[in-house]
Amino acid sequence: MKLVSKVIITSILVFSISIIPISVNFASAQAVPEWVKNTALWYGEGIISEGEFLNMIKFLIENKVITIDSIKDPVSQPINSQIVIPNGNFDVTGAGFYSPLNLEIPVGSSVTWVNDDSVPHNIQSIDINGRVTQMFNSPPLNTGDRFEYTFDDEGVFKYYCSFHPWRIGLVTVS
Ligand SMILES: [Cu+2]
Repeated sequence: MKLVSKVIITSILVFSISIIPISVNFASAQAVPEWVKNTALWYGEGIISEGEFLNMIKFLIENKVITIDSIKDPVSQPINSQIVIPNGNFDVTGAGFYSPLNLEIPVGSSVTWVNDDSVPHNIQSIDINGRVTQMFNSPPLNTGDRFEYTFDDEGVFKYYCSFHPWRIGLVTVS
């Protein structure tokens, strides 16, 4: 009996490591026929082949003792994300772009800007014409300061630093 449960556990494990999510229908556990138990036992003892053992697994799936869940598209969960204002961001001739320059996040995610530069910056939401909007507006952020905003709507949102208006970044929410 011990060996039977060992083999059944093994077969469950074999299926668990495949990418198909499975669940074992324990309500049907009494419906496991005697020959299935024997097949598992004999496979464990090396009496029957792997092919025969797999036929038995096939039987368990076809008779819904083991059920295979359909694969669903994963729903994007909100995340906590970060945009770094890198060292040298103030320099108009430098490459100190916001990192990432276009942050892509699911709806409901929060974004934290972190000032890693040596001078203060701020974060101001702007419209397509580059005018400041009231959506999100940080105070001046000194080195090491953070500013957080949560994006509850889909869209592509632009921002800039009013001290260094050549620095423009995007947050894409979908
Ligand atoms: Cu700035």
